Amino acid sequence: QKMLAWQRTSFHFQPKKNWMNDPNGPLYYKGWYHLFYQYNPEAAVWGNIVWGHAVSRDLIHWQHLPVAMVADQWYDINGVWTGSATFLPNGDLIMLYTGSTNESIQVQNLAYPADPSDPLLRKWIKYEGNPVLIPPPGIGLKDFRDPTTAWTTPEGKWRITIGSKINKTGISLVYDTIDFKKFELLKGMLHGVPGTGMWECVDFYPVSKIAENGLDTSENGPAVKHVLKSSLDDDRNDYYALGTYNAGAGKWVPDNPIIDVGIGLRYDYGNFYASKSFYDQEKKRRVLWAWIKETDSEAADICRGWASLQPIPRTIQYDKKTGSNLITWPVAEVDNLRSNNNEFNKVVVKPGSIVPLEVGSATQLDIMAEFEVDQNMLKKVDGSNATYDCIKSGGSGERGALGPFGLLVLTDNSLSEQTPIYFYIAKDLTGNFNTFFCNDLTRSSEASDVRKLIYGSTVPVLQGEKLSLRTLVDHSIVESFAQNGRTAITSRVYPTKAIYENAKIYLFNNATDISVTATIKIWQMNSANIKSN
Ligand code: DQQ
Repeated sequence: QKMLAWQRTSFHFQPKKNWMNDPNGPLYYKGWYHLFYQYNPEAAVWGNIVWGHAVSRDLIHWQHLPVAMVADQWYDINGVWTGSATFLPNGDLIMLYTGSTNESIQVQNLAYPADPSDPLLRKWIKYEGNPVLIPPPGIGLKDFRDPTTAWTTPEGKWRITIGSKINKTGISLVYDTIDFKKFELLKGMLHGVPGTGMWECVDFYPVSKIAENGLDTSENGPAVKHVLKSSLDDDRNDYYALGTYNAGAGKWVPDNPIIDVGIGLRYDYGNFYASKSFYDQEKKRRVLWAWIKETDSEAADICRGWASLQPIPRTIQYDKKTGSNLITWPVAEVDNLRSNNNEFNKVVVKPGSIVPLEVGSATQLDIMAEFEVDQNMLKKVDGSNATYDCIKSGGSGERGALGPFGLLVLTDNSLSEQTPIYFYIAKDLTGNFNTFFCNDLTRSSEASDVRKLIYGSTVPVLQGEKLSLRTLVDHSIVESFAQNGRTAITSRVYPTKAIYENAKIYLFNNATDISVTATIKIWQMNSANIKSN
């Protein structure tokens, strides 16, 4: 019981109790950030889905509000499923969402605020002509869900996309509308990728190739690239690709078909699904939410009385330096929770050693670390491990010439429970380096009902760059970012011993041939203020 209580987070968004999944219709309105989410008001398991609702001034401190939309119509009686918000030019707001009908058919519905003068948007009206879209011919009745935010077309209409599949090809259908009541299906589709299966929670938005700021969903032009994201129902991960949008045809093509949607890049290589972004018109940035599920047993969820988290919302930017990936990074407001800065300068970590970092309790932390590796040593070491792969490797215990090295978080004094987050440098026979960023959960918990995977992927490291990582630790969630957000890994961790004052943090180096020099800043994180309704 004590362990279960410890698992509740202190600065991540989660409902007071019961089940949460996808973020829905995130937006900023009259001074408030709104988060709606898939919610079961009855239990800590999926079912009876309605829209939970909370508001915040800063994306960190939250006020829970009553449920925003319930399942009370024939067209959503089996669930008020995922949807997105769109602002009209006059500032009006509309919501499109999927309803699971009395026959469990997936249809799209329109809703709008009952009182637009209420900044808290507490009451929602469902349009009397719902549903506004039913599955078109050739599309499965249960393969048609999660409408996006709308954007404008060159002819001044609105356009949305909705995920689906045809056989095993994941696709996204495109519809134009003037009033969100009548829709016209475009020929073909926005995009499709064979073998990727059902596309859930498609997201589609522009990113600037030149500026730092985010872009409204309708922005387009030569300085813009378009991101297409799909949540793969079969594989339960969120994949994106950068590409070019042809507004005339209503089609998108990837920059590089080898890393197309569903077969290439992910927002996060850990536990991160059904994400949704929105344009924050107040701070001129694009912000990303997602469903971070539990990875222990359903029995544990029921025992805790709650299940699932949201990440610290992340800003999304195009990576101008590499030109081939996005950068995601916790919103700046989370920095306001930092206190008690501890700095460790140029700590040398020799091959096969660990170094404790004394920071007091290590359960709520923000950690920034840089690792320097002797360039001469890098040159001297023979190439051998070019085929390294975080997931297929032996994890943090498998020693190579140039890795792994990094942090052990949520680790007890005896190291019997430890959560390593690390780099691994691989070198091929021609002398090329490939850097990996991994998170090994195999020893994260002595509990037997926990899934203990190894997560990770490559991370681009450009000439002259130090290796850097940031990790946020909040009880049962660990969010890690390498190279300022080029690669992210979120994991859920359920220690049984490394809890309360027994949770510690260490540096480790399991490389055989190199020492690393680490410079680290660690802040204790205050708890967020999350008020019940
Ligand atoms: N969750 C919703 C669906 C969506 C799925 C139902 C993704 O609309 O496709 O709770 O997690």
